[in-house]
Amino acid sequence: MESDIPHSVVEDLDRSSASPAKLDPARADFAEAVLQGFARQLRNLPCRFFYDERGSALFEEITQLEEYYPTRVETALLEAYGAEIAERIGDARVLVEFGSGSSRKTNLLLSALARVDMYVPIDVAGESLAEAAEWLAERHDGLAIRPLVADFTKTRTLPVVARRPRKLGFFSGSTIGNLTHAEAQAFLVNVARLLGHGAAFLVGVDLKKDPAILIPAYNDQRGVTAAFNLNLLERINRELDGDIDVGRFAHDAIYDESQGRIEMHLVSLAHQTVRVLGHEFRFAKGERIHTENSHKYSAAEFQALAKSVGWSPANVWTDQDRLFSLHLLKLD
Ligand code: SAH
Ligand code: AVI
Repeated sequence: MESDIPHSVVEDLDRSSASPAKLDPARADFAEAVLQGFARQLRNLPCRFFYDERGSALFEEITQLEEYYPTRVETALLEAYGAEIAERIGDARVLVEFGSGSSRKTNLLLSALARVDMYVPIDVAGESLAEAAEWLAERHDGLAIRPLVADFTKTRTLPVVARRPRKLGFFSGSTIGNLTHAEAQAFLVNVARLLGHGAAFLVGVDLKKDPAILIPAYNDQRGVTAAFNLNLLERINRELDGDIDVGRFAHDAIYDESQGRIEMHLVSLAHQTVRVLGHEFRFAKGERIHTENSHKYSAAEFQALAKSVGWSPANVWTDQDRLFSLHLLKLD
């Protein structure tokens, strides 16, 4: 739905009490998303803003939770099938990773791919990107690392030194599930342009399954996922001069069977008014902010999606319990 803000947010920002004319581009991007997202009838915030320093640390905590199987299972798939995956990929030299996070899975992949000599991790989370690059450099002698702090949906060019043939893309964690089907198609088209002819693309995709397994993965007993979701509001307070009483919002995760996706929301626990950069927003009790989609696919559904935009499915690896899948796609 389009924003119903009457005039340009940038104009509004310039007039607001917090001197946002001084906002750096990253904060201005966040400000625009929040002011537009809060002005919609069905409020939303893009999930890429989860990953400030605190959010990235909370995500790493999520990956250790018993209920959150995706990291554990995808890692096990890379450990079990690393050699076979490498053989199927063939002669890759440049590895480009989208939403690389801690690069722990990349370490496993690189160990199986002897000839990769350049790694380009792309992530919006600058701090964790730098930390991960350092961690990986210590483990892979002679690997050139060229991190890009960027939105992977908007990355149109790679560093000049990475513009060589035989590129491999890697998109782990089922982060592709955080995009709608249309966004995922547009993303796959962009990746094809970035990687070029002869490219391979390894994509981790969470599989459709019983909601009794899915729901606890997004609503864990210890409340780490709740803290991850609520951190978006804390980030607004920290970076956008917000006065949100975070205790008056609650985390919610639901499975929408018809769309095959988990949705995360923040629910207002009271009638309340919050301020962000001098703007007031009224919330009714029970009103929701939609913060994340996490789409689940059958192996066949994901292959059909990839094929619809020109990628050829080459292989898929899954665990015995059919929890998670690793897809290898190729471009002619
Ligand atoms: N691939 C890692 C991390 C997954 S968490 C794993 O499997 O464990 C998702 C990662 O993608 C985070 O590091 C987050 O900062 C990054 N991210 C999310 N949306 C992004 C976007 N639009 N552009 C770039 N990075 C993004
Ligand atoms: C990064 N992404 C694939 C995670 C997911 O499962 O959708 C983010 C996450 N959200 C809640 N828990 C983890």
